[in-house]
Amino acid sequence: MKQEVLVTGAFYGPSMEWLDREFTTHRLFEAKDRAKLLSDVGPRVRAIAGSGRSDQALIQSLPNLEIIANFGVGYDNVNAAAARARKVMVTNTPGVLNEAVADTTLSLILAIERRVVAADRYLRAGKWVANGNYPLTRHLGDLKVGILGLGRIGKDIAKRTLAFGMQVQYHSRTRQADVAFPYFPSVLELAKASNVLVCILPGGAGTRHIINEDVMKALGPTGTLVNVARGSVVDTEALIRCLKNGSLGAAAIDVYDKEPETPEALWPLENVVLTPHLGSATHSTRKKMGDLVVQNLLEHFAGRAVLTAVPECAGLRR
Ligand code: A2R
Repeated sequence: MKQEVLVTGAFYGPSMEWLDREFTTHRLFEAKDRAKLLSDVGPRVRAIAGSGRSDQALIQSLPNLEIIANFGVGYDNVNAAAARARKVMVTNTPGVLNEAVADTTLSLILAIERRVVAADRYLRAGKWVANGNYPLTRHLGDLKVGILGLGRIGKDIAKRTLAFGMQVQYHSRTRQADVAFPYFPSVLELAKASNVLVCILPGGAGTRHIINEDVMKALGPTGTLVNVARGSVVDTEALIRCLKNGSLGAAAIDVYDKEPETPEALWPLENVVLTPHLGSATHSTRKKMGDLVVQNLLEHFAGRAVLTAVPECAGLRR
């Protein structure tokens, strides 16, 4: 008999088809009446899969839930503490997206520093002919890049940053003994010493608005903020203010508080590049992430250890 899985959000198509073959699936994200679907199938559901929210209320409404297989390395959409308290395993998709997210990050650094997007707009508006050459920009090799969160993805960003001749420095809560890059004990000090500040740390309560107005001002009028982590890590109101009044030089943003909505106040600003959460969005990366979701569920229901438990659930046994 197939196990029943509640799917909270769509993920890579072929991986979802694999999930459909292995399990009986119920698509919560397509349900017209969520409450009815949950009351109809809730008691039979043994697993959650996908990238949607798994909050305490959803977890509590599924009495036989055993595992939440999240699509994505970040799992701030899952209440892992509530899951753990119920001995519900939570898995994520670490590692397989490092390179794609690092590639996206470098494309943002290049786009904002060399003004690729603004220059494209300049040409299309006929300004090259009318006004002459586009203004000069900064040489990448002159820049110091501060990485906030030098984890799996942060290290791949560092590798690429070095290849362009930029210098790397970092802040995280723990200094890493095996890393030679300069360490700064606070995000404020890192911002002060950097031309570009890249955020690549988990979202959630612990990092909410870690990039506040003080940090933006420390980065300064010639500083650039790049956010590829989560919208919640940046105080968006302060960001808009600082970009408009010049106390922050520029920003490249891939993640937002209420995706797919984005702050319209940012749209007209020339010193901003905005992308729609492209971080891991390549075909092969999404396949690896989607397949890892299904593999974790298969391992769990075969009675074996899951492949990628989140730290809160490491060693959890039912
Ligand atoms: O603080 P540490 O030593 O645990 O280092 C982690 C750092 N980090 C923080 N840094 C400063 N303040 C914090 N409150 C804080 N919390 C965590 O972020 C570590 O260096 C890094 C996270 O690295 P990993 O766990 O290897 O995550 P990965 O795979 O690089 O992904 C990072 C995030 C995801 O959670 C998504 O939000 C996004 O990238 O896609």
